[in-house]
Amino acid sequence: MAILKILEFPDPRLRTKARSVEKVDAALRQLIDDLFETMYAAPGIGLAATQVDIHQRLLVADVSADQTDPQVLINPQILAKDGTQVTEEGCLSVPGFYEEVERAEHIRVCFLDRDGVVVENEFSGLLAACVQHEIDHLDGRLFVDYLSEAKRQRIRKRLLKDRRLQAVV
Ligand code: GNR
Ligand code: NI
Repeated sequence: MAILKILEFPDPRLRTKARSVEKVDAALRQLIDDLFETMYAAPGIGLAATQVDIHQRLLVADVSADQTDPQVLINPQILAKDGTQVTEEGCLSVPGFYEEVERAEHIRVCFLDRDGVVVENEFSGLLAACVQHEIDHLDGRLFVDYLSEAKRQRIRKRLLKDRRLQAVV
């Protein structure tokens, strides 16, 4: 098990489009365990492989209060979306910023589970928002892309400034 380093906006590697997972094997299951450990430690409710600079279509999520509902989605594909919700979103790759984002309320998703078995499942509410947020990461998209250019620039400048100071002290 290992806690992996999370890339932060505006790191260009977050814009990479991830490639499909070809084989669900022991090495991939090790990566899944590391993604969970990294997500729970952060703490966050979701994590896409893209955020740890691994560009494979794989995400983990757990929106429970007590780490009892781990979800693994490999090669996820949204089959249908229904309704809308507005959620205050944050992102481990955009630390310290929270903004409202509109997404589908219900999604039907096809994916492989950690045994490589094809699963079709429906997600609603926060888990649906989270899975859409994570699939965006796999496509190189961030929640800040849904904000105004002015807001995005303000966040970008703030994070770059914070990191420069971090390098000095
Ligand atoms: O921890 C997280 N919280 C969150 C809240 C609302 C919608 C999406 C998320 S995902 C985020 C963790 C993260 O950055 N995943 O990519
Ligand atoms: Ni995120």
